[in-house]
Amino acid sequence: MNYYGIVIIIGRVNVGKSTILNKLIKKKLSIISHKICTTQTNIIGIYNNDNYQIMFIDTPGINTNVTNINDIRKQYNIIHTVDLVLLIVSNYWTKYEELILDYLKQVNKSTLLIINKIDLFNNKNNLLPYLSFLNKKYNFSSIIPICAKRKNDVNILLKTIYNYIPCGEPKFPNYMITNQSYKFILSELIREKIVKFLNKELPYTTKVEVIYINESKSIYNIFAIIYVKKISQKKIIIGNNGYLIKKINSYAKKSIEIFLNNKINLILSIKFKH
Ligand SMILES: Nc1nc2c(ncn2[C@@H]2O[C@H](COP(=O)(O)OP(=O)(O)O)[C@@H](O)[C@H]2O)c(=O)[nH]1
Ligand SMILES: [Mg+2]
Repeated sequence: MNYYGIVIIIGRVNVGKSTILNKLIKKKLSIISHKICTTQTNIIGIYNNDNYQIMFIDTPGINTNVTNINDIRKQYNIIHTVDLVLLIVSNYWTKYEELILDYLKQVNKSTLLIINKIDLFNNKNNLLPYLSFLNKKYNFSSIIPICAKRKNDVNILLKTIYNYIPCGEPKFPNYMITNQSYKFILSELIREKIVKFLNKELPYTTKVEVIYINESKSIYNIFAIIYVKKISQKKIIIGNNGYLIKKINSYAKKSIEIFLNNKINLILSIKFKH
């Protein structure tokens, strides 16, 4: 028997949605950061095993630019096509979760509430009152406390997700893990390092475009352009004597090599573009 389904991962920024997607798929598809707004578009990750194919959709987190239920509706317009919703929360509940919940009440889809980052509960006694608070909030299909960094917790989550996946034939070839092109994934891995090393002056609008991936030799050559909106941002990214851009390059290179399972040469160029 084969099973196929679509699962959407929603929640406030920084609760660990992208971390959970990456752990479920066992690949780094979605960029992760403790800084807000790092996932800019929906990212699709396709999970495969002998019987199951699950399309996971990682969404940009709900943050301060969301003020009402219509904003939420716009962000999650694909929710009607999914079989299951994963609402991720961290160790506390905010007005954003309240807004998302108001929306979920209208949509009426099977929803698992995932309490992530339970490792942050120093005192386990605090988890129980939080669980009972959440239990009263909505008729969740199930409430699952996890730490996304623990393999076992993610496996338990995956087993629970299986219960909501309907019978169906796989829609994608099993070597496909994402609908994003490799160029896009690599550009996200590079952008992740820019986000990582630039603090307050971080240009969230920075775009990265991978121009080519040359796989003809044993070491792949990859060329990417980082687009900045201001000349001053270019200077910041380069850093003193090129210190920062070298650091971005070396960390991005490592991540890309792990992702592609191959040695690479990475050439980064910074361009100014309005
Ligand atoms: N302590 C702890 N941190 C976590 C856990 N899961 C994710 N994080 C961290 O939380 C931050 C935000 O994660 P991310 O996946 O980018 O969140 P998103 O904005 O919801 O996609 C990152 O620094 C992660 O490393 C967890 O279970 N425990
Ligand atoms: Mg994210």
